Amino acid sequence: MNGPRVGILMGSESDLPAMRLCGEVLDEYGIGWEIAVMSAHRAPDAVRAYARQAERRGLQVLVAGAGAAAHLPGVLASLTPLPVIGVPLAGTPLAGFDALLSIVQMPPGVPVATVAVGEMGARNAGHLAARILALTDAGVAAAVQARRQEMSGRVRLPEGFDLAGDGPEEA
Ligand code: RP5
Repeated sequence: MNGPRVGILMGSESDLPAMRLCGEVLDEYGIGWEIAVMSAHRAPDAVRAYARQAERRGLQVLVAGAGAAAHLPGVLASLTPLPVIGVPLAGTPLAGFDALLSIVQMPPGVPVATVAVGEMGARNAGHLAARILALTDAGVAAAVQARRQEMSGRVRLPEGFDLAGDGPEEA
């Protein structure tokens, strides 16, 4: 199947500036994705229809960003067996703390993998989705490994410092 494998959802168009970063990360891994805007509160019928069709449509991971009383990720997780990653977004006077608690405090049996608030979380949602897909996709696994190696090379060492020179553990 060549369609999108990750569905990126959000409660409002106002969430797009943060959530598009998730798509940018997925692009780096060569993973296809689609975007949908639908609020669990304002458009519950659309959320229900999307969640119930997601697996059949070939989606493998859902990423849902929402702010305020952020119920979108949890509602999706209640309606689909697919893994759901929740991104708490800031946008109220509580600066995302409201969304963080709303998304992370799911009851046992209906998990939402909750990432950091805002843009950092949106990016990590893309990385986490890639790691999930890497379990069954060698191409994505290679891309994840390449990314990890690239990150581990981002160090600045003192002149003459030997990274391999730490030797055996002292007794
Ligand atoms: C939430 O309410 C959305 O996810 C958004 O973060 C927040 C505010 O939505 P708008 O009033 O900007 O549409 O449902």
